[in-house]
Amino acid sequence: MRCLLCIVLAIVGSPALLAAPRRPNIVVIMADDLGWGDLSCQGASTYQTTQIDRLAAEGVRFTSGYCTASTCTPTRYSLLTGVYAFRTAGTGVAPPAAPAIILPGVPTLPGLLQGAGYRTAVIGKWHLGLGGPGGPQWNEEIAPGPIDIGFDHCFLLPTTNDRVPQVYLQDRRVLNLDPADPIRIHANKPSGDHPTGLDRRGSLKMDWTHGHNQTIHNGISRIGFYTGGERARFRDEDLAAEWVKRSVDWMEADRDRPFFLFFAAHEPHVPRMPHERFQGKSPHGFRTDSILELDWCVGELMAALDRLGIAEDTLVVLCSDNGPVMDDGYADGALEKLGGHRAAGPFKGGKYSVYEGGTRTPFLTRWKGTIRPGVSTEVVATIDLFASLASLIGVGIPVGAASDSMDVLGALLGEPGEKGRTELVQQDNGSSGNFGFRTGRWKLVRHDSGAARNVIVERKLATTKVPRFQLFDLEKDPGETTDLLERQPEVAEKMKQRLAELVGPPPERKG
Ligand code: NG6
Ligand code: CA
Repeated sequence: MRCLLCIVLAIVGSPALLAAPRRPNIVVIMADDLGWGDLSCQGASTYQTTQIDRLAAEGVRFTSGYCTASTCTPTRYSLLTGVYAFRTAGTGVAPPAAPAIILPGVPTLPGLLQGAGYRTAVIGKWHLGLGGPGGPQWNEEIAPGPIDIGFDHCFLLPTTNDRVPQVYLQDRRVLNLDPADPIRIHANKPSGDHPTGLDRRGSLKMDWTHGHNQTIHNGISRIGFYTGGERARFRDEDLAAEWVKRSVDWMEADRDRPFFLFFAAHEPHVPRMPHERFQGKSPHGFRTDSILELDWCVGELMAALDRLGIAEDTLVVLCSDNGPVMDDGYADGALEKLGGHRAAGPFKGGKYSVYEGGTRTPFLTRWKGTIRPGVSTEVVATIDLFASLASLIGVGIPVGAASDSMDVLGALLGEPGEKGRTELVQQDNGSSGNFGFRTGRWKLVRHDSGAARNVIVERKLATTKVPRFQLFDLEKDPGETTDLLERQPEVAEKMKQRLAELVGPPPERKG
């Protein structure tokens, strides 16, 4: 008996067993266009992201946490597949009627977790296309979609809040759709008197600045034309509370199995139209009011974990899908009221850019009782959740799947001495030929077109001429101000070659 006890104690105390897989719930909160410097725990000083800061204080705050693209669709594609988006055509920002981009049969993170016995759901913004080659058939069963690639349940804003239609997708159907009033997406203006942001500009509750001047819904004109589906339409102001309510109900519904919740917040993407109770609550207009709304969502989700008694059984990851932008097409005062706020923190560039601000974004992990709180400088990326979570729960990745995802679990859990990525490719959107490439302290920037977008986040969106290659020392120069290409030719050459191996060689320059 005594011997048996010794054996049991020996096993319990052995590192191998301590490292044995555990199956916590997993909540991935992905914000939309949230910048590194938008959190008060990362330098924002004119308003407080109290709930997110608390999450950071209770877990690990990564100063070199990244998403892999500086637009939404490619980052989300990589999060779910573990594959860099530049490898697959058609993964740039999805238009309103885009068909499903991740097709059934492609190994996905939710699919992996589902296969391991997890309940899986995505709630919030999707923007990865829906339906077959013709795009979503809004008035019918919509497939393929999230349900066909590993999610048991979805409750979604189908594209983005600035793209039509403004309806919820629940599993395979538009919620509350009246068959007598079907949704019709039109390629062009459907009738002479159809209200658009161009001809009814004076009636809008928020004006547009570029694009976004087609069908008006809820006093805001959008990208794309549609009619019908009146009963199914949402009010932008109500989205956040709906995501929270649906998420909490879903988490609570089944307590027997672990769950994976992908909470895909829509803030602070345009049109920024937070609930009335957040409007005017921050000093920089609706953009930062929306960030306060996001912060509230995080607080509500964390409160639900506490109430359900599962905070110690739940790994929470907070990240963003790309860096910040001020005027992304609506006159919401983001630039005019910006003051000294630096949404990208100390970094250059933002959304649409391969400078650090485009992809170096908020990244936090929390697992109460397991993760020792702290700050980490290790490089981790949203694409790594696939391999790292597989490693956490002890399941193998199918051969050939998630080929760009790295197991950085130790780093994500903040374990001392555990390393993050050794190299990371940053892309902007689609096949622009613009890349960032970080290896340790070095950052190579390659712009095949010689032009970069949103280099100065604190100005109106602009395209700036830039050299084809640049090299920066991120340790000494996190703001990418001093090009060392000439002074460090060997580092530059090595990195150019390695980047070419990963993304393909730069095309011959025209002209
Ligand atoms: C751009 C939109 C921008 C935003 C972006 C996608 C215009 C002029 N601009 O084309 O407002 O919707 O696409 O953002 O239409 S993302 O975060 O979903 O990638
Ligand atoms: Ca985004």
